[in-house]
Amino acid sequence: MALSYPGPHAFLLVIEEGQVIQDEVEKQVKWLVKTIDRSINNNLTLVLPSSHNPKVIDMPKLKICTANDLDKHLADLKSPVKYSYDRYSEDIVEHRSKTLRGKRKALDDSSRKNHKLADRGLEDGASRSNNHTEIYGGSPRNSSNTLDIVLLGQTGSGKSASGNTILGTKCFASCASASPVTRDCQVTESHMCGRQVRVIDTPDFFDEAIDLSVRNEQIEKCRQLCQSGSCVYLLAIQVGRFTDGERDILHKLQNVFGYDIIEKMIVLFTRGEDLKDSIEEFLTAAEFHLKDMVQHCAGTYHVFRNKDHNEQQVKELMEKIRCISGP
Ligand SMILES: Nc1nc2c(ncn2[C@@H]2O[C@H](COP(=O)(O)OP(=O)(O)O)[C@@H](O)[C@H]2O)c(=O)[nH]1
Ligand SMILES: [Mg+2]
Repeated sequence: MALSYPGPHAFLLVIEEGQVIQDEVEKQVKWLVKTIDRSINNNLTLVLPSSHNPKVIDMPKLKICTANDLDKHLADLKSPVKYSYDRYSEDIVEHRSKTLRGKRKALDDSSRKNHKLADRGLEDGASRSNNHTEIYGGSPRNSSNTLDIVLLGQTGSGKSASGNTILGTKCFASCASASPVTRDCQVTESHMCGRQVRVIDTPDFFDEAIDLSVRNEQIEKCRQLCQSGSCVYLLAIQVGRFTDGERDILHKLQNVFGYDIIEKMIVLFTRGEDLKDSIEEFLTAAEFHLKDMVQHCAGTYHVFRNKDHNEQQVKELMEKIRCISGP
């Protein structure tokens, strides 16, 4: 759409020989309108093979011609699609977000229907086992029911502290420091909410204080750790500290782990105790890039107070995780 500005004047949906079937054509038109915008309706033309009579397709609101009379038809097109280009990127993000919310809802519905497992586990808080296996360096997964929770974010955003909150014990080194404390991907496994969970703490993959070759090695290690099964990514951001480097962190992560990473991503706000108002009010007043980031993750976020040993926050996070990862 942007490339054809101030057009496009015409959308031509060309139907192949043998494909001139009412249902099929209707499906394609619907898909186009849903994908692009309703405003294309007035400028959409069905182009049928020359051998067909345009009347074989019954869609009175649509212009229909054959390949033979296309020239004549195009000469009549004067006004471009009335599309608001100011809203272009907003529309794309909103559309993507809606699709993702729909996908997540479908996943959640099916997981609720098929498994009561999480409910069982959640009855008694986060329901963690006391046996944590620390697998520094990580080993390949050994159970298809294992859930990988990967902590991502800038140095100091609270990844390691959040990992400890999830596990209910201090497994990862976490402290205030000018230089990165975590330099290696680290894994700790535990049994939570009826399933095996591996919490993967990572260094800041984009922190220039860490050698590029080390960062690339760690990225590769992280990729290998979450190759199959259920994997959820928590993008840690400190409430009240949204840095320039964080503005495009989602983009960078998508470049490294693939575009679809956002489908399994939750924005995790740490230092929740610093919120003066509710998180919703905070987000309403937040700068565009932060709002955009949350929007990209289909509006899925969570708040942690890592100094608070309150299991309810973990329980609620696990519920959100279940919604996007399935049981
Ligand atoms: N008060 C408070 N401090 C936090 C919270 N989360 C993290 N921190 C502190 O922030 C600092 C950096 O956290 P850390 O987990 O090491 O960050 P990482 O580099 O992303 O792993 C540490 O001093 C943590 O104790 C939180 O929710 N509340
Ligand atoms: Mg850390």
